[in-house]
Amino acid sequence: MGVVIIDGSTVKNFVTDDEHFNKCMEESFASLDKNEDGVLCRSELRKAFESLRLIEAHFGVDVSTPPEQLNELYDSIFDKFDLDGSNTVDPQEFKSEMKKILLAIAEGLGSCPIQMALEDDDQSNFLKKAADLEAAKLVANHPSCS
Ligand SMILES: [Ca+2]
Repeated sequence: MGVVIIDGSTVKNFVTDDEHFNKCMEESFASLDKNEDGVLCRSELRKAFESLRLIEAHFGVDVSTPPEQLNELYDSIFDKFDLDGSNTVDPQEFKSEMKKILLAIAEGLGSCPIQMALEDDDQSNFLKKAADLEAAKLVANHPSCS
């Protein structure tokens, strides 16, 4: 378990770095696609959201949210992702919707940093990657701080 500190610009820098972002999204997608059929079903996408607490917070999910309401919420999120109504989410849909959600989260965070606890081995957690990217850039810009 590690703790990262992120704010709006951390998330924004991550999303707007196209090459890096696309690569991270592809990796996340691959690790979420448990049955390796190349698309995400409802339960696969839901797992992604359950592991990303910041996104849960963005959609107003917390421990007190009743299960029925959670189901509805995850259904509505899935429908947002599933642009062509195929009942699956393909890599392109995943990428473009994640981008929108993350940019909205970045707006919401603004310049107020928040702390997030993350599982170290959670490879699908791109918020950790966002924080890693920023850390790497800070070190690159300020070699003496490393
Ligand atoms: Ca799948």
